[in-house]
Amino acid sequence: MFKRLYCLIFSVLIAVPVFAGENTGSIIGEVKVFRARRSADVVVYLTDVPGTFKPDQNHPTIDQKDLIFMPHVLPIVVGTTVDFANNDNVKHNIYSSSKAKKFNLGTYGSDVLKQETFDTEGEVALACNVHAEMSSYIVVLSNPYFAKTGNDGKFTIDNVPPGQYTLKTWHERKRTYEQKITVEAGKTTEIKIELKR
Ligand SMILES: [Cu+2]
Repeated sequence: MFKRLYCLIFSVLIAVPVFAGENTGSIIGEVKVFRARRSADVVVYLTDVPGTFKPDQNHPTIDQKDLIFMPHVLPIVVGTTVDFANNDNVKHNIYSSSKAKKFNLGTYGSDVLKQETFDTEGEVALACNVHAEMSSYIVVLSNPYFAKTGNDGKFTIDNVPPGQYTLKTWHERKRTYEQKITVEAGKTTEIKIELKR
């Protein structure tokens, strides 16, 4: 009886460190955006992930340089505070009229860093009152299991707890694509997505 108990305790003790890295799975894939020069800036994310997730304590930054918001698309976890910088010699005025976050930071130059916290999930379209051509998007998500495609359309979502989820896409002009996806511990799930409309 004691021998069996020792055996059990021993195997639990060694099982945890040995398999710690194999408790999660990965999703890799490629998105093709039709009638677009690049397949970049597609946000691929999971929904139905149980639990509550803390926002990143390191504030991501949206910079303004050469009259362009950088990055053009910023996915974040709900509750995240974003820093808004200005690295131009001209003043900008960032605002949003989106349902997920209405705000206006006013007109300011490169000597000021402004902040805004995003507490509601959804798309926040950013614009500048001074330069009509400036546009950018913050995509506020419920959990940290997301990725943004590079120019080649490729993406990776790592450290996903095993389970069944709905995988969705966000793109500034295309409709949301969604599919069911199963993630298994220690395995990589591979998918290909085409955004046509
Ligand atoms: Cu501007």
